[in-house]
Amino acid sequence: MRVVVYGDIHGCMDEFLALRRRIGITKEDREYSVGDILNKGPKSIELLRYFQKSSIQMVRGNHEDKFIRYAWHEEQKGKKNPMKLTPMEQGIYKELTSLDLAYLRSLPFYLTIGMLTIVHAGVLPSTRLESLDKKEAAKVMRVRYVDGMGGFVSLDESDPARHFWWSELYDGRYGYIIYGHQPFLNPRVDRWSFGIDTGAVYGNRLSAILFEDGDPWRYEIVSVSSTRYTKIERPWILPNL
Ligand SMILES: [Mn+2]
Repeated sequence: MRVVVYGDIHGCMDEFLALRRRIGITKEDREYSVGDILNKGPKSIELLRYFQKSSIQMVRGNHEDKFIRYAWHEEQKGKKNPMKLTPMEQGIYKELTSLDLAYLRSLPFYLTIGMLTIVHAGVLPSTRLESLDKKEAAKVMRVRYVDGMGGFVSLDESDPARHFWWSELYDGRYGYIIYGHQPFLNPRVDRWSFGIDTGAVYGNRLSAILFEDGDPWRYEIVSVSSTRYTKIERPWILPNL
């Protein structure tokens, strides 16, 4: 048995299927995703339906969460929705059935498989995964850098010269964490964590990490190259050398 965890797919269905073929997925394997299967790329709805029909388990990413929050506001009668969607997001939202939304709402903020824990972005020193409130869950889906006190730093304020990548302050209390959210040019492997978003939608690669029998010390990272589907430019954060 292998535990297989996919990085952020963001609508890259073709790359996702190619990666499954390259891994040679069999019925013995257990498949997971770090979330953010939707948005930015071309085939969000196809991926969402594929996941619902499959036995792949996934945590909620900030992009899944955005549609959940948007739908909640839409359901508040007589109030204007304060959230704005991009044209692509509006297209996705229109396609969502009540079953799709129920599926998105059912997604957990973390998954534990023995010594492995999957979250979308990361954990802070103050994070208690067993008792997340709305505010803390939002951080688990979004954290990149933390300040010297371990506090959440927003993306706009992030400064690698002054702040810590969250995993530098992570003490292993939830075992080995597998996360996505921040695209890296190459997967980032730290003492207690694996960052496996390699920016598929930005034309780099789609990656998965494989653990033989769920053993954190017997892992392999498998990737396929991808097409660039978005014009958004972003600076790559390079792993520590
Ligand atoms: Mn994300």
